[in-house]
This record gives sequence, structure tokens and C-alpha cells, in this order.
Amino acid sequence: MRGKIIKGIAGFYYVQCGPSVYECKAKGVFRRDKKKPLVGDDVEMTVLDGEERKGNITELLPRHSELIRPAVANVDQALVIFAVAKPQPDFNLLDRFLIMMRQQKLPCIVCFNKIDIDGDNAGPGYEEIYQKAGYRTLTVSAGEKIRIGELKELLRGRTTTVAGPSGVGKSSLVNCLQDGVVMETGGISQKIERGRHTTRHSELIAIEPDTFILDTPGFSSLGLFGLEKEELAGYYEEFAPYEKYCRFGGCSHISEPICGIRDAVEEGRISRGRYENYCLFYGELRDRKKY
Ligand SMILES: Nc1nc2c(ncn2[C@@H]2O[C@H](COP(=O)(O)OP(=O)(O)OP(=O)(O)O)[C@@H](O)[C@H]2O)c(=O)[nH]1
Ligand SMILES: [Mg+2]
Ligand SMILES: [Zn+2]
Repeated sequence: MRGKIIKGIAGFYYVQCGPSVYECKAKGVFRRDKKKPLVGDDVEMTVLDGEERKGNITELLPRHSELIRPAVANVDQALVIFAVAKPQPDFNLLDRFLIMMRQQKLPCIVCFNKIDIDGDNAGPGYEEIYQKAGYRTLTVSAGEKIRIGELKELLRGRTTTVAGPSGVGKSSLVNCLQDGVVMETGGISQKIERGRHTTRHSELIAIEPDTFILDTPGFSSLGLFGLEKEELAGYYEEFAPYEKYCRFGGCSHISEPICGIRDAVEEGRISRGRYENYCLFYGELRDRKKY
């Protein structure tokens, strides 16, 4: 039988096969392919006990995409979610995530949630930063169900993984998008305005017959891997039109005398915050220990 892994907990994989979900081990797969199954994997399985819905995964079918963080297979795009407030958006973390997704060639939608508590009306400015950087953006409210229909349009026909820090409302949004599964949601700690890491395991949920969303645990830090400092600028789509104005080939855009990128920042064509994070990441890659 053929199915899809919708959840993995403590060595068990939950495989959706038509209307039923089987609790499976994956012994055969480990033995033969030495590969770890991921949520989102299409698999071949055999039923061990039809009544108890237990089975065994015997084969992993080829993946069309594979992400390391969150660890999921066969997604078409990522919906990166930050809150406009509570917690305040961490743009350093957001930019790191966008670099990582570009390394894995996965399209990203940048979504700001909780616009119902956006007292300073910061949302439009946040959207503008990322629109300028070439991303599709959207501000929504899971709490007040604002612009959920628009979000649904962006997800239709695809498999999307949500991603973002704890407490921004990823599970709340997943709950808004369908009425089959209710993901647990958690509060925000008052003192430090951080989420409580309520979601512990990734879970794949059907929104419509051919539309899926993956709820994932929040993350709070991301390293930059598999990347040299000279390659970093290549992950900033908005830099590309201005590189021809740099005096030196291979310009780092940090301190060279005539630099198209720095000029574009001064003129407001490239967001200053994005550029400042670029400089931070460049320094981080330069100073990184070589192992
Ligand atoms: N005001 C407001 N609160 C929201 C909104 N969406 C979610 N929340 C609240 O934010 C808190 C965190 O929501 P969750 O959905 O659990 O957040 P999460 O991103 O899934 O967090 P983790 O699972 O810990 O990664 C809860 O108290 C929600 O009620 C919103 O649009 N507006
Ligand atoms: Mg959650
Ligand atoms: Zn330059």
C-alpha cells in the first residue's frame, strides 16, 4: 500500500493511507537504505494489524524536495511567519531563514501575523522591506481571521511548510485554514514575550484534497552553513541590479570605495535593515572557525 507520513514521534511514523492512519515502524527502510523517513515522505507500507492500524514502512519513494530545518520532505514552498508584535519580529532570524531557504531553492512567502494588535501600524512597513527584497508578503490575523482567504489562495494546490519562531501563531493559523485537525496553541510568556514551544513535532494536515500544510515547531536561532562569505550577496536578490555599479569585481559591499549596493542603500532602494544584517552575516562567515 502507498501512503504519506503525516507525523513522526519517538520512532513511530503515522502514515495516512486513504482515510486511515497507520502507526508504523520503518525497520526495513533503515536496514536497506540507511535513510531516516521524514514527515511528508511518500512511502510503501504493509499492514501488520488491520484492526489496530499498525504497519511497517518498507520503502521510501523518491523525494522532490528535502529540508533540513524544519526536517520535512516534498514541500513546494515555505510560509515564514513572524508576528508584528508579541513577540516583536526578529529580522536577523528572518533574513537567516530566507538565506537558508534560498540555498535549498525553496520559494518563501513572508507572512506577518497578529495585525489585530499592531497598534503602531508597523505591518505595512515590514511588508515593504520584504517586497523590495523580492518576496511575496502578506499580513494576517489568525485571532481575528483577517485575510485568511488571501492566504488560502497562496497555498492552494501546494504543500507548504510553516516556519518561524515560537509564539508567532503558526499553529493558530493552521487551525484557521481547515477544520479537520486542531493543533494545540500556547500563550506567550509575559516577562520575555517569547513563545513556549508548544508544538513539538511537525504534522502534515490536509486543507483541501490537493493542498497540505505542515505545522512545525518554532525555532529561535539559525546558523549559516554551506556558504562562503563571497557567496552571501548572491542570496540577496535585491542586490543584483546594482552590482554592476561596484568599482571592483568581487566587491564585498562592505568597505570598498565605490559600491553600487551601498549607494542603493543610501538612496533607499535597498532596505537598510537588510543590508545591515548582510554586513553582520558577512562578518560572521569571515570570522568563522575553519574546522
Ligand atoms: N492577538 C493575536 N494573538 C494571536 C494571533 N495568532 C495567535 N495568537 C496567540 O499567540 C499565542 C501563540 O500562538 P501559537 O499558535 O501557539 O504559536 P506557534 O507559532 O504555533 O508557537 P510554537 O508552537 O510554540 O512554535 C497564542 O496565545 C495565540 O492565541 C493573532 O492573530 N492575534
Ligand atoms: Mg505551534
Ligand atoms: Zn559593492
